[in-house]
Amino acid sequence: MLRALIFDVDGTLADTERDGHRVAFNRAFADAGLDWHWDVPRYGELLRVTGGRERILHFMESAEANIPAAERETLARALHARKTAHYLRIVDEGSVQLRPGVARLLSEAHAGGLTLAIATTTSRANIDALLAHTLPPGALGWFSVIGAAEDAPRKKPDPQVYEFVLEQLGLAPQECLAIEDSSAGLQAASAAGVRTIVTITDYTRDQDFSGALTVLSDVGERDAPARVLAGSAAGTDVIDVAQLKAWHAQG
Ligand code: XBP
Ligand code: MG
Repeated sequence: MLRALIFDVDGTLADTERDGHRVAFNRAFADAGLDWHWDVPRYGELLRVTGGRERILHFMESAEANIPAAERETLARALHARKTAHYLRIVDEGSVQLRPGVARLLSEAHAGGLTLAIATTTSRANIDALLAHTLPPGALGWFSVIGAAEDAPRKKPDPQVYEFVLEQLGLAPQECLAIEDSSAGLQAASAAGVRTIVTITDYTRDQDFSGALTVLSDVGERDAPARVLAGSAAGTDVIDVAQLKAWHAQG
């Protein structure tokens, strides 16, 4: 029986990467006097490395970064802290909105008695800011457990953050459903034994989603129906709790 929905944040609750995180990284680089610039396609490649600090460290290994190995860890930490400050400012300005249907689905699930949780590689501050700016007051309290970067140092596709959330929830993986946007997220949830639906983004649409219960454009709204891209097409345009329960039961 389905008891809990576990949501990823970046790409799933909101399309945060291109106009949120990417811009914040570039501002942090400029602040530090570095001439690095991650354009939209380049950032898409870098997204293969999950976790912002890990992404910076990965970039530092390239010849164009030109940072001595001994200095990389300290600089990556400083740049990432600065990047988080920029990201919080971008969210405060209202530039990052929830994806279509997400606020509706969260509030329906909460009202319907399903437990809600979050499993993400991003930092806790980023989640709190996003939820505070995009959901009704008090909605942070809808989430029984929030698993973030601070709780799980091994980033997706490692299942650590899902294992943390399951343990905190006191639920078996079979009682939960994950909602993810990326192959790394799908792999993390699946490795923890949690069945998963995927809502793609422009950055993730060509990734491998084998093993997902279904792959969707998004969860849909009455005036902007969801499209089923792969897997079970049960014929509903607006994904609601009943539909999620049906997919979960089939899986
Ligand atoms: C999200 C990430 C994060 C964000 C940036 O992955 O990989 O690194 O890009 O956030 P997922 P931080 O959606 O699978 O959780 O800089 O805070 O890491
Ligand atoms: Mg994601």
